[in-house]
Amino acid sequence: MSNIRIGMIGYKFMGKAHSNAYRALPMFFPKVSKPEMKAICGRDAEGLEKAREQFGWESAVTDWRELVKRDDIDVVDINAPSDAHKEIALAAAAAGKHIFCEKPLALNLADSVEMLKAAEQAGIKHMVGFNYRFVPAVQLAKKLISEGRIGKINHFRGLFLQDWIVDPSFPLVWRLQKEIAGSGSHGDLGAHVIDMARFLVGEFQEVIGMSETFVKERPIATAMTGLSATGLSAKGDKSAQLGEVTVDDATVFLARFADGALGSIEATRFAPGHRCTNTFEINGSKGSIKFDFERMNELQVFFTDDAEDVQGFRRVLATDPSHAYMDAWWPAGHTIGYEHTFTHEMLEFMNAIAEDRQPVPNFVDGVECQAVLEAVDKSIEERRWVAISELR
Ligand code: SOE
Repeated sequence: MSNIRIGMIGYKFMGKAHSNAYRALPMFFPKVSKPEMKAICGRDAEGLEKAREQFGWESAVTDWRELVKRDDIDVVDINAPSDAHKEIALAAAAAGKHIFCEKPLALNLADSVEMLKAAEQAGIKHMVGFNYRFVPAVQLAKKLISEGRIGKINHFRGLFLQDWIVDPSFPLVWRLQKEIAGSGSHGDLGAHVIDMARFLVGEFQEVIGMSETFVKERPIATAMTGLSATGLSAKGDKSAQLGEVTVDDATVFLARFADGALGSIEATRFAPGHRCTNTFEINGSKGSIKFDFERMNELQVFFTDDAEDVQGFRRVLATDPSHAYMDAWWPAGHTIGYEHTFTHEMLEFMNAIAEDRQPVPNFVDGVECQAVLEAVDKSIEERRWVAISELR
């Protein structure tokens, strides 16, 4: 099996997660086509060189246009801020490169559709970074649902709660600016929940939502701000000038799924104490499933056909060799973490390229998610239920 040569754009939070995944893959999944970490790209030459060395990339380039055209690269991995996704993806597709793109796929539905069309016309493989699908316990949930173990699904309840911007002196980073991020908690966190719901329950039919920006102005980030490498913590510079926050701090919506299930979804960055609470509960006619990312190795299950005297939620530890991906890692009971979701994601991407099939989730999933995000926005603007079909 031949190696797959990667060029990656972006070197901060996701850049580190992806680099780690490429490095771990051949060690834990030796049968996979080996990703060759050819070139890393970013605008700040000094920071980039540090990342190149630290993450183990062969070369570094500061112009993504140069990277995309290089003959020694098969894949363009885009983890730059969201406003850069479309232009890079179109250029990568035109150059015949396979594309991995972080979520949300684009700033809006129209752009995501353009990206999908370009990828299809170019005949390349395309994947979008909904990494939580690749948690073994989530894969187990999918398996149980597919086998009919919880029956017909009636409810999906999904939450993605964080608290990193509760402090009003937290600076106006790119994630709080609509022209760069597309939206706030909705596209950053809600997108993951929407994808999870599509993965486990099915397509959305209609939605109605509400959103709020609790802190409307924040200090403009300066050299004194002391942003962390991930951009999710900062010291705050109280003397800095204020700028407008142009995205939602929280978005909450109700949904009806095509096959009749009811959904409620909440995404917020204003839930003190919730560092990264990504949870869902699914209730079916024969049982229920609960997942909480902060306890990502576990799945809570309840089956109505358990003997009556022992009925109750039970905790399944999804770390046995029979659980997805786990035979490649450690003995049963030895848990895995956040970074493994990216390794599994890249495993799917490398395998799909080698097997000449589209990986899942791909740009089609990115577009469908974007359609739901946008339908929620429209429902908020027009204060009414919006069918997803209205946007397509
Ligand atoms: C920040 O809110 C963030 O890192 C998101 O951008 C990720 O997609 C999510 O997985 C965790 O939180």
